[in-house]
Amino acid sequence: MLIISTDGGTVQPQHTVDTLVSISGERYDFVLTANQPPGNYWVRVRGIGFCDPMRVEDFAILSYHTQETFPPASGLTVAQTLSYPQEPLPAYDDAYPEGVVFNHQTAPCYTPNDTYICAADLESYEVFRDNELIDAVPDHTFFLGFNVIQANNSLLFSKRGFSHFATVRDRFNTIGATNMISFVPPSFPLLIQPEQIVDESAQFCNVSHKPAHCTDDHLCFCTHRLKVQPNDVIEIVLYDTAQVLQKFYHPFHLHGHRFIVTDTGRFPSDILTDQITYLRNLQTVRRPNAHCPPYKDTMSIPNRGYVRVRFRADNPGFWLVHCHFEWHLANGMGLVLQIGEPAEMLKPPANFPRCGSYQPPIEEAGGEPVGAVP
Ligand SMILES: [Cu+2]
Repeated sequence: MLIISTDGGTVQPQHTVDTLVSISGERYDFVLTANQPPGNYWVRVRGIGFCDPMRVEDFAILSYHTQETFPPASGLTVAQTLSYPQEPLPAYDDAYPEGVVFNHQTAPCYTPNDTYICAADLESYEVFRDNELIDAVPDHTFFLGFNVIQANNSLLFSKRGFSHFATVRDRFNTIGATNMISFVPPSFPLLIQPEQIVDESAQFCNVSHKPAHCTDDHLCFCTHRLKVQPNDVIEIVLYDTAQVLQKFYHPFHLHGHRFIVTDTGRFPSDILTDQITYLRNLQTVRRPNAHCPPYKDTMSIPNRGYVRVRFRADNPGFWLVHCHFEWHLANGMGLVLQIGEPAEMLKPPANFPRCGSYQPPIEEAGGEPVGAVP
């Protein structure tokens, strides 16, 4: 597979791989050269990470056959015959050659002289590039630590803790957060109904502006928002706050823009808590050949590692920044990036449907509905 594009952005055709690891939300295009002897070849696709124990796998058959090499069944064409292959499916444990792996789960990507091929190694191959972005001084640098909080019963039965959590295994309940803020969705869509924001200060929070019920160090539930001006250069340093190394990583996804990846790596084993200080002092070293970092909109954060991305905030709006594991987003691992004021944003079409939180009328036993909320 010759990789030619990721997340819709073309890349130099430099890497031919046998196994491609694509995380939630990522996309890849590749060119496959059919240069093997005639025959049937299994294409195997399997889930990784959390799906490992479930042994999830699917198959396709890639057939190199012609009328001459593959006599069709009577009354059928070659294509029709191949639609019902006789081959038994390989068992899950049947070995297959991984060969050259792209985005290997445990690869120390982007370290000098390593032999792994990761998304950050790709070279952009786009005609219209924002070349100044690579070396521009960012207007904002945000450090975003992705947290997985194990929710114990005292948290779950507290006033806010029950609002969103996921039971991952038996009694293992998790709540997602970024910088210890678990995202509470607003009760209306910000992008299409911004006029419903009456008091920004009360509506939104961030690490330096938390609601009164939040105390330092503790998990805070509120509508996490970062606000920037249109055309600001934004650098986001995303890092995994996990203290134990595991085969697990958060796929970071940005709406409304695409970014360039300028650095990625893993924390040394002794960096367990003060990751931001480590990241601030880090001298970003781009590979000598990485003059054209790829444009992407989804990027995995290495386990106990970090990714540095940057983009120009040239699309005014309210955009979700989130982990692309859907259950992590649902239980709070996300935030909103607001670019510009609502007056600068594109308006929804006339008669665009409106929506908001629905609270059904509460019926008293045997009585009339009470407390109906418009
Ligand atoms: Cu996640």
